[in-house]
Amino acid sequence: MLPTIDPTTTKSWKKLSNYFTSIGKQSLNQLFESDNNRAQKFSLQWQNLFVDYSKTHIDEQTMRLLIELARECHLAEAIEQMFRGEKINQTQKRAVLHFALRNLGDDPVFLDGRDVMPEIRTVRNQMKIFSTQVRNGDWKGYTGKPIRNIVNIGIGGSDLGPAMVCRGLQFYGHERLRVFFVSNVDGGHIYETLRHLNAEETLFLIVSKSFTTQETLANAKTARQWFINQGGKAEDISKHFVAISTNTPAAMEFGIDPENIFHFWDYVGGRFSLWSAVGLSIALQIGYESYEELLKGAEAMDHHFRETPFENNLPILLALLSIWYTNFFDCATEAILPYDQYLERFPAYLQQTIMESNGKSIDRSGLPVSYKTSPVIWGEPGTNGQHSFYQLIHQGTQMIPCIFMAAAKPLTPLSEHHQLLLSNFFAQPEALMKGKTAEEVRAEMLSKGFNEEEINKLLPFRVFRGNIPSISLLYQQLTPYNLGAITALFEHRTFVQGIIWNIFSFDQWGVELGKSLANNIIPELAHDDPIQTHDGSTRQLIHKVKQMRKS
Ligand code: G6Q
Repeated sequence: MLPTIDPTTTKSWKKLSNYFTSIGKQSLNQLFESDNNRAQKFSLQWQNLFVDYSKTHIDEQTMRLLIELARECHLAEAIEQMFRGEKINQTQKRAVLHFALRNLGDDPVFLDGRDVMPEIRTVRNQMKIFSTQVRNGDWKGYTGKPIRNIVNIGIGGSDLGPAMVCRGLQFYGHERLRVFFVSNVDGGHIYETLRHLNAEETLFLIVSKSFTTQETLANAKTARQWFINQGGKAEDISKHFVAISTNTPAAMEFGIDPENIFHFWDYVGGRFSLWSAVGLSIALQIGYESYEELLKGAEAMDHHFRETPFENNLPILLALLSIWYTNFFDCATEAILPYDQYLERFPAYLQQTIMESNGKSIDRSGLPVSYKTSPVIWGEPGTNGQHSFYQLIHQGTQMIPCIFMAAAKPLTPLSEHHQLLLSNFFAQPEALMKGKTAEEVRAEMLSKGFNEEEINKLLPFRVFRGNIPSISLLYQQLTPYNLGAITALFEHRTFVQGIIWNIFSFDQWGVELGKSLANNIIPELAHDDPIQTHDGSTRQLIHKVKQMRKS
């Protein structure tokens, strides 16, 4: 059982609150002025990753107290409970073993006294054989042609992780294969995806842990019908449809050949499942060996997380900094800003990992929490974001801690582009921290020939208060290994925050609610009779749709 401790009752929380009133008032510029060694002190190199967190409002004492907080909340014990296979997802009575999926060594991982590694290795092998056959063209469609198009049908955890990685690693993709992701129940998604594809060269991956999710089943049925309409026969379905699920009977009932079902298990949460057969699209796109590199990077991060003292432990440090800003500076959001177009889907992926895990307000003893939990996570790649929402980060009314990410070496040969990209990656965090004073603005305007009257009028708008914190995460290059490590880093960061906030990070009752709500309305849309259910507004909207459809 995870310990239940209200973090605000700990000694360290109180000390942090007191300390906040002194350090919280110091600007980042002042912190740098008072310590020449600050950048070196508050940065960390681990393998190919370098994290600089010196542009945050901390000093040695803050870090000591935050680490004390983690200790008082029994973080070390909680980490061991997860890695020992205890059922830390208590509200669903499940263990949390996504780390076992990337355990490539010989060590066993026990669940109720049983080693789960043999079943994991069996499915890995099945993925290896299948992805190799598809990639080398031995797996043929019903007219004897090799597969060209792979369509992953799944939503939430069965979409965001593999979609983020496939987009991220497209540089390493097979030249014949194109991977598409269909998630939304809105027919526009599957319609627009399929209309340029031909059935004889298309492989569908139906990904659903439960195999009961409305959106996925609707899209899967539409895909099957499209396949038949295009000339495929029922007996050809096994060449074009595979399933990834924990629910083998439901996948079989849908018509998937049992040979084409890739199994995974309840001990893998949906949003942590890209390391299981849910990542089949990744193995197909980049090849099984490279897919294992992704797992290796994550496995290395697992070891780092489990074995490194808190003071040098990347997921723990990043989690504590996020708590510092959320709970002491009262920041409501965090921006994730990859200066890497390949990581276009990384912010969306992290939104789910973080907000679905830690967007909770009931603590582990079932009582409402009295403090903030997960901030809102959002973001877009730089430099695009600079031309849109950065305005608010620079001059809006809220303090928004940012995480900047970039590769030291580009994947493409377009090195000039990379120089431009990196110059922005350096310039933005610096500008956010330093700001621009009225004196600086005045001098700049004078040098540009503005007169006194114009300067006095325009000056306030051109001042930047600065003092906006950021963390910079550099990786050597966007390789499968490095992406695996970065992704696992954020998974563990999320876990640490959940432990300190005393909430259950691995359930998702809000998502479950969404799954049942719409079902009640489906029958009401099928007829024209007036309905009496729902509130007045919902009733009105349903009637309006029926009317609008008629005209
Ligand atoms: C993830 C969530 C949720 C889930 C989807 C799809 O942690 O539980 O996003 O992944 O609702 O569920 P299925 O995989 O069961 O279709």
